[in-house]
Amino acid sequence: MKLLFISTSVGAFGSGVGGGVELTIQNLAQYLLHRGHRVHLVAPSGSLSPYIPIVALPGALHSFAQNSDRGDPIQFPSDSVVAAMLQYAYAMQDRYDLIVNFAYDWLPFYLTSFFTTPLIHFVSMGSVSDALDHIIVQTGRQFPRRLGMYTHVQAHSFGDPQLEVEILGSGIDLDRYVYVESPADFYVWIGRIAPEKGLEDVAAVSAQLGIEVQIFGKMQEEAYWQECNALYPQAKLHYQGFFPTEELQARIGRARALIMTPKWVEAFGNVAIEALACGVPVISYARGGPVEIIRHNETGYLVEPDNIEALAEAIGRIDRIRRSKCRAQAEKEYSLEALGERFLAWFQGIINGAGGSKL
Ligand code: HBI
Repeated sequence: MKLLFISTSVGAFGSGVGGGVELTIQNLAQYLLHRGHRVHLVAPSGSLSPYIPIVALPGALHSFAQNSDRGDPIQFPSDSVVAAMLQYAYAMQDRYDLIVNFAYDWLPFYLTSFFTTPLIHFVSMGSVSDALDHIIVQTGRQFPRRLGMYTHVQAHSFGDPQLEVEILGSGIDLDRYVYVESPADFYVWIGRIAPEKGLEDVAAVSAQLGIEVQIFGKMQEEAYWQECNALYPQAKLHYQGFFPTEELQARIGRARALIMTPKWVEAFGNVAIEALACGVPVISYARGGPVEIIRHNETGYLVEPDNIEALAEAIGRIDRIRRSKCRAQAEKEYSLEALGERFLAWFQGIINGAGGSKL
């Protein structure tokens, strides 16, 4: 297959600003290239990749869609990099079998019907604004099967039960994660230190049970971090910092469990499959992506959201989970190959003619 990927518009590819979706593009392209497919990535200037051929275009980056208010009208810069990327894709479309958009922006969705080479979309977040919800749902209705997402719960967040979406999950390079059989006596929490991640609940349960919780992730909101510790002075939260994969997995592998306390609907939750890959069970609120990742009582526990008592009770039962099952689930469902084959099946279906316009 000859594939053109359109990158996220919030930052140069490889800068990490695009977060989870950069990881998805990186892992997927790595697998497809390895399988002999051609993948080109059109992305903002300054984008870099060790092995994906990149067409880097000048143009203004977009602001984060999740930072606008739900009712805001669509706005984008006059010299938008998204416009530049779509213009390039349109001009070059005959060279490709398929064009896959990874940008969470209005324009690519709107232009779906203008392309002759099928343009399909991997939607990298749940619902964040009415205007984007509208164009995403409209595109999905007119072109069934042309929307791909991480999870069912993410698809449901757009409010249209009839929306036909390819659910693709996620995947990581398991060779980079070392399985640890016997844990030490600490827990881990991984994520941006920000209110939507619910760190105050981890502080509460640490104070209540007297357990040490090592905290990994970008210190996005220092004031929030201070507030969580001030609320629960007895909590034993030890901030470790933000680490690249090699270092992160080496530090979390010996944890007794990963605790996740999301306050928003995570589209997926890559940290959960990173933990499973190390044999670390996951205890999470039954909210968002983790609901479709954790096998309750097998590879971790799903507890009633925002219920500290339930969280504490699950932590008390953590030794019942067999760590080898955690690694086994990661190998079965979240390897690069599993991810790549799910995407290839989606792509092949579109190339074979499914997903044409319903109008
Ligand atoms: N916002 N406007 C816009 N465009 C994107 O491509 C985008 C975004 N917000 C977040 C984001 N992409 C990615 O970081 C997440 O999907 C992971």
